[in-house]
Amino acid sequence: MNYFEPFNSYIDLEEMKLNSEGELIIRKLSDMVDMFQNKKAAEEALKENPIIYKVYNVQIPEESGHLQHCISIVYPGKIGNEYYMTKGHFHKIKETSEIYLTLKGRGKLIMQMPDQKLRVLDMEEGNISYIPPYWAHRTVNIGDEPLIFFGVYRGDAGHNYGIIEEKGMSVIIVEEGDKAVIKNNLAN
Ligand code: S6P
Ligand code: ZN
Repeated sequence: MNYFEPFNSYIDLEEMKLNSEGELIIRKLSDMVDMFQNKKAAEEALKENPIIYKVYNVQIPEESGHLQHCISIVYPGKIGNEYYMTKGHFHKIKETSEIYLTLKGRGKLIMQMPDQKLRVLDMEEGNISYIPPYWAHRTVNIGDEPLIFFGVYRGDAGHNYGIIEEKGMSVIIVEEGDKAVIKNNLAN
């Protein structure tokens, strides 16, 4: 039997850094510019090309017995009136679930089934959000500080971005009169 050594990672919430050897993904606006609705605002913001979010992945084998885990940081900001968000994905193995624990900030977790059924949960410090099998998921930062959350999911789950990259999700979250409002995505 192949033993894998137990180990700790450490999240420094002030520095917003995960102390682990794993891959750091940095998504800038240019990596997802077509996902925002206001094309003019997106084009304008591209001149600065801000970082929208980062994901610190702990290095774990992509095998079913393991648990992938990571820290995501979605920065505060908007493109037009649409808040910064993650790209969103299904898992490649569709029947795998995931748990998010919100550590800092305020957000919304949009989830959608292949038949378009939709749910939106609040993400606030201490919330443990359960993403059941089959639901696509995207996080949106609706606050004015970074939204930081821990995610854990089956080792071999993988990511499938395809449909959401093409069509988006059926709602978007925008700021209207200082409030985060859920709107139908007319482009979907
Ligand atoms: C992985 C988990 C998160 C996201 C991360 C970025 O299954 O759901 O770690 O990967 O929040 O989102 P996305 O949609 O760009 O992968
Ligand atoms: Zn996921």
